[in-house]
Amino acid sequence: MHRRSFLTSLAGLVIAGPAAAQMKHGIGGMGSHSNHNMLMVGTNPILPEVQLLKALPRLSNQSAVPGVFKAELAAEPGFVRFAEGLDTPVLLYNGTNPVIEAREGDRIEISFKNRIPGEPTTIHWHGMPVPADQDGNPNDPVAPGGERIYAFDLPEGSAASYWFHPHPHGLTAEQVYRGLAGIFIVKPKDDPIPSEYGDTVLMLTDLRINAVGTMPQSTMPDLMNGRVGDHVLVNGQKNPAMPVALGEKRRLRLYNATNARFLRLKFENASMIVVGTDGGLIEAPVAVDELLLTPAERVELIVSFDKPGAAILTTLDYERGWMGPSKPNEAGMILLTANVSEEAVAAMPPLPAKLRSIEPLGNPIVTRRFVLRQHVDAGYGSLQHVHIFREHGDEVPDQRQ
Ligand SMILES: [Cu+2]
Repeated sequence: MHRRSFLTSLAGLVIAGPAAAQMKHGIGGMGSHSNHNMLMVGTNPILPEVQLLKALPRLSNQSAVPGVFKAELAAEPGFVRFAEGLDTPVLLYNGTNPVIEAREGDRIEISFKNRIPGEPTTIHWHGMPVPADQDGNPNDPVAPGGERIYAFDLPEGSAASYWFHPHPHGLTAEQVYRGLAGIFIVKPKDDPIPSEYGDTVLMLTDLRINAVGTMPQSTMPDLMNGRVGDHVLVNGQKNPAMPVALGEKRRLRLYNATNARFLRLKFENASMIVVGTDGGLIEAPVAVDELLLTPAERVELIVSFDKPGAAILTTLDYERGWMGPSKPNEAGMILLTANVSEEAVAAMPPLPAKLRSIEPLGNPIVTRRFVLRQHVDAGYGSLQHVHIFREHGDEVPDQRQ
């Protein structure tokens, strides 16, 4: 099935069609497009599917000192071949989306170079307990051609699935959708998850490329809603294949590294148990039928493959609120195909009933009341401005004391 681009009559914007080939039930997202006059302007490239899942490359530690992780990272332009015969210009860290793996208590020192021509950038360590002056904030840019060292310590109890991405003022979304992102795993001193389950990173990104393989400019709906692509990729691949043995349990770390897509996920023919979130492992495993992973969010799953054949990670519809045309169809995209063997694996160790102890926060001592209001200035022909502001906040002693 071919994916197509459409030129809408509205504001002359090129709006890409749904990711038809990735859809389980054929083209399902046409409804929102059919309100507009459409004109076919080209054939979008086909991305290969069900190729063997690749692991993202690890950034190697250049320090020989125990407890110190030292490496170099450069943000730079590059090319990736997403579709046959087309090299897409992208931005990458060291030519890829690297994985940094360190341990609680480690000292981290990253020498960073900005090799993006004409653009400032930073590295923001998303979710990590990092001092503000090491966290690549928008007020702390690294100029094109510039360099700096990011250094911080990973405290006890900080083990979790984090990631990193640029955070320069006004350019964050674009540098992220052009490809700049990496994974940062902090391992605990003692990991309660059996090592037999492995530890697989699945980084979900959202790609829009046109017929010549380049990423089109953002449209008005992108600016209003956040940019959503045509293809949701796993480790840069569309619907890759992951071979697993019957009865196998796998530890999967899912990262929503898309720019703006809400992912409501379900595993068909496999069962999911949540063991961790943005804050690391939870106290006890929780079995779920589905889960919502919002942009930048992470989840750690134990997935049991107890039926032979294909077990697919797929998306369900989600209404997150959409302004204007070209609402994406969220349901029925196949993100990953696990091919479960007929032959059973030797019995795997069970998942512990308790994963860690989390101190209760205690009873609140103050209640603050925030009233949030949303106000839209409807401009004529210009971008609408949405203001969300805090009307007032009172501090009152908690009545439950
Ligand atoms: Cu972030």
